[in-house]
Amino acid sequence: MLRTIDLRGRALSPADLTALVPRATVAREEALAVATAVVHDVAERGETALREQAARFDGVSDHAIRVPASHFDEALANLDPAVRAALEEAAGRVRRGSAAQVPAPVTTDIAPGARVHQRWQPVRRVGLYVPGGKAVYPSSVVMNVIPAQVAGVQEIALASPPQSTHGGRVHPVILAAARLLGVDEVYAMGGAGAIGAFAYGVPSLGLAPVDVVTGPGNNFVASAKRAVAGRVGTDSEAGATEILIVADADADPRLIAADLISQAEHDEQASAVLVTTSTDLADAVVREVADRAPRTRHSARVAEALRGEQSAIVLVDDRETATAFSNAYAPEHLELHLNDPRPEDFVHAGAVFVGAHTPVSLGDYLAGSNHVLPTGGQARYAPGLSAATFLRPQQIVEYDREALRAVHGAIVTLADAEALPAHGEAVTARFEGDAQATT
Ligand code: HSO
Ligand code: ZN
Repeated sequence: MLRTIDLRGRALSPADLTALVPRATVAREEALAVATAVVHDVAERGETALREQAARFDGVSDHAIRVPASHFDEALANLDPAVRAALEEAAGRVRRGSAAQVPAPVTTDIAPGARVHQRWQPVRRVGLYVPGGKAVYPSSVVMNVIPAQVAGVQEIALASPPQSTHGGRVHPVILAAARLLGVDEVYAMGGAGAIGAFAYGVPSLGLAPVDVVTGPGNNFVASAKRAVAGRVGTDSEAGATEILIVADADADPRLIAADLISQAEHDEQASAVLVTTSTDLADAVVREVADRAPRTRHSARVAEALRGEQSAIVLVDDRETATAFSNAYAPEHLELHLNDPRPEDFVHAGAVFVGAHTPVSLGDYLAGSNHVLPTGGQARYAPGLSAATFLRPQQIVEYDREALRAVHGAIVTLADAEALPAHGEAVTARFEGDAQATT
């Protein structure tokens, strides 16, 4: 079910390489138009719009949109203790990983008496989105909430779709995960409408606008984040999952097949790509996938994802071409099953997983890294979710009189060159009547 593309003996540019394995064709323009309309509807009609959208997309109405305390209590009381322990372990690891993402403040002495201090300021209030369509993701609660807490965000609000199978409540495991992490401002709202509600606020719900919206989601959620960008900060777009594996002849085809299938299980639009120099390995992976894929729970979804043109086995001549392919593709997740992995060569990937004992599933839950990562080639320029997503570098500048005097002349020269003499005069004003004033 995985097609093979043989690139051996062909010299191709990065653009040629990525054209061979295109991302799943999602109707981007259409989704953006729909999401923008939904966002504006929430901005204008608030709760009424959210309720109409819930009836249409989630099949619920008359539900409590702002989650009351009793729902958290019930959810936590019913949480399987093993799930609770696993979530706590995940949270602890992500907290340790996230703490390393907070840069230390730095003071630079530019010249005598001239200082520029840089500090990292947390945003005040954030809205975190946790999907709840094809699957529910309590792990995404951890991946969103912990970095925000580590960054020092004061107010954390969370949204997840109301579930018709749970009486219109947010999924209980998501509620329990939020409560475990100390988040009690949760809204049962989903999709583009939830993003609009965070960006514009919903007064009747007591939902105040946020400064940053983050979280993974489908095409409509990603489009809604584009629609509100500029009004609020957003993180990178984390859409349909992607796994790219670079492997050599010694890699274990059983593990490669299992890992390709693991990410294909998320979505029919998920991408699973193997790049290898070994035809024997490629053949063995095809056999393993054919054996395992029909036996997994979401076999129909997996089959569709692997059959799609977004998934493939790519045969290349050498490691250099494999690296070039991976860097051109810029996958969300990259696994290296190589004798000499040299991860430093693979510069464009949301996250890199090195060696046979570091599967993407580990990163999805318990590695201590974050699983909200850029998809669709955005890893070329965009980061995954981290504490830095919630931090802004801010410069604090302080010069004393002599330090300013030292650059007075240069400021006046540049101000004049820009025909903005009042800029220079503002500096000169500080030295007027001063015998040693430089002009
Ligand atoms: N692989 C997904 C994250 C996830 N997997 C959550 C399982 N649960 C996107 O990185
Ligand atoms: Zn996953």
